Amino acid sequence: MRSLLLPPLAIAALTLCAAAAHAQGSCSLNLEANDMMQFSTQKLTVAADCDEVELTLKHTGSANPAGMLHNWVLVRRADMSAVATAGLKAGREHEYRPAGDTRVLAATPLVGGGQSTSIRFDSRALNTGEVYAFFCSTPGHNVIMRGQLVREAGARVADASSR
Ligand SMILES: [Cu+2]
Repeated sequence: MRSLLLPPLAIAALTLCAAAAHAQGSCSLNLEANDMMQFSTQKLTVAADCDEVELTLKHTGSANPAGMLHNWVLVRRADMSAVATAGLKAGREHEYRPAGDTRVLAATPLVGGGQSTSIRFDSRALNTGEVYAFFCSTPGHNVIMRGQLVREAGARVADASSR
């Protein structure tokens, strides 16, 4: 008898998931980083109809100038480990990013606890359906601080709830 109740529930759950996934695709991405060396999400989705993305990285850790620094660097997945290594060589004075490296598709400056930063980048350059990698290039952080960014395929359906 219980199994008869599952299909409608499963459909409702799927509908909710689809709505949530749809709402996630946005031209405005917000991400937090903390003193535990964690990003608040491992998955970012850019809506199909975005020409430009505004990404805000907020470091929610304690305000401590000598504390942990974080940034957000977007690359193709295949480039991640090489760019991370090049970032280590570039050092703190170059924000742990290889200067002028075209493998870096977008990146924020480093932020310390309590700080936040916003960048804009052209998302039309990203292939729909390709899974890109983002990470924090502070030494040692990308082991944990990494995730995926995808640009949605197809046109976004008009949504009365969209801001
Ligand atoms: Cu970090």
